[in-house]
Amino acid sequence: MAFDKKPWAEPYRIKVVEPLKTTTREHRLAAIRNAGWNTFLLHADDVYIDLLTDSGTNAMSDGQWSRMMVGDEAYAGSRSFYRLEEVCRKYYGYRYIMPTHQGRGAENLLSKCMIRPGQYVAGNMYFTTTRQHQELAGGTFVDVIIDEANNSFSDYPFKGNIDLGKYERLIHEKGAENIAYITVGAPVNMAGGQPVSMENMRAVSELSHRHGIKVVLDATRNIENAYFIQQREAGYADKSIEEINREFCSYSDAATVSAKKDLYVNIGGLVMCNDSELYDKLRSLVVVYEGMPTYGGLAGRDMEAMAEGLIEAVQDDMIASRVRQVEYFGNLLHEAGIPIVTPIGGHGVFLDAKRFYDHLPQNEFPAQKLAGDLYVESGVRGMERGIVSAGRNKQTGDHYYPELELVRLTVPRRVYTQAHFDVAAYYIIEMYNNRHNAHGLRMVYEPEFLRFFQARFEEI
Ligand code: PM9
Repeated sequence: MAFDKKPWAEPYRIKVVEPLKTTTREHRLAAIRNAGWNTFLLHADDVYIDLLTDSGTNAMSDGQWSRMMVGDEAYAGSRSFYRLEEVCRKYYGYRYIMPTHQGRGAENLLSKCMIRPGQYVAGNMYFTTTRQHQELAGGTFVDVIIDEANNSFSDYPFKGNIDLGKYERLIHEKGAENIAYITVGAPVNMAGGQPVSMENMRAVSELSHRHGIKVVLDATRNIENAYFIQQREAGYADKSIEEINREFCSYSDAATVSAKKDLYVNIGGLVMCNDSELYDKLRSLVVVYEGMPTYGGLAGRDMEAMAEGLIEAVQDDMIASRVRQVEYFGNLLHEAGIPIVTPIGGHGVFLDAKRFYDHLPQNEFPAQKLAGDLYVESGVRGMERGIVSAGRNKQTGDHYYPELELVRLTVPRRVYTQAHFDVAAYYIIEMYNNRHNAHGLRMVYEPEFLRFFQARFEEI
């Protein structure tokens, strides 16, 4: 076999394996009906290849497992906290580091400390839990992402960028004092894992600080963002991921992190900042919701695994293999003509349900149905990222109708092989050829908060 370019391989080998279970189509149809056509409500034992999320589904290394044995479980002043603090300071660069039980714990604290009721929060496309905490703290989220982000087939290399014109108009319209902060997610999960360029981050920082507005980074998948900068942005090809990540963070004042992604752990989060006043507020509030500032809802062993995971995550070969596996899967689909979000993102491949099920109107939940149908046909589990995830407008009570109606097929880190993605792609291509047989869904149960996790549907 001849290669047209040099192949790549994972910088690790497998030491422990977990058997997968296969089921029949009949079993899966009964299971998804039982789950109200919501893939979050399936029993994981009924799933064959689980691409629901890359959150907390990572395979830890032998180094991480061995660090867990030396975790210090002291209630206060744990040695494991000081190690985590040291590693986070080194790789993210913030002065104050506080663990939380997961990303939304950090978002809760930060939103409560930084938002006065009635203020606006700007950002590059919403993220579900982030916007929920901003709203619960009395804020109103305003999306200032560039228009290319809403076009699933635009090939713009940094579709996560902030539109500086939109942001500046917001500042003039509402007044800088009425903007609590700007939150920059990098890459942007809901847009398909699309990155933010260093140039844009620098400009956002300069514009915000000129108006006295703080910049908060959602650094949950920042290492993936750094990889895209290294690959795509002029001047960064010879810089290490470690250097790029630190420079990116240096343009922000604070950050929240769900450690369940980049940091190769199964649980954990972080809130970090440079300002002692903000840190004092966070430190005072953390004991109400998470625990002492030196454990924030985590065990000492979890903090050890996070610290070790971060050291591994910033290695250039580790992040390259992570993103290239996603790219491999995406290319199988793209080359077969399946409508996916391009460029292929950092953490998953996103099917464009508006184009896949182009006969279904958005209020019949095409992405929700596509995720369910994919499960029935193949045992592969993905998740809806469209009208259900977007929720309702607080003022009008109507659904938000997002431009992007997607099914996310998320790639857990170090868990599946290329062969699993060949199988998943095979079924998706088969389904695409029979796509016009699909019917839509009606929602029969809607929870008040973050409805996509627990809403239930029936077939029309
Ligand atoms: N992300 C994901 O699957 C898990 C929950 S939503 C299905 O993508 C960002 C960019 C995230 C994120 C979680 C959180 C919250 C914040 N920011 O889940 O609370 O992608 O650790 O983090 C999920 P936690």
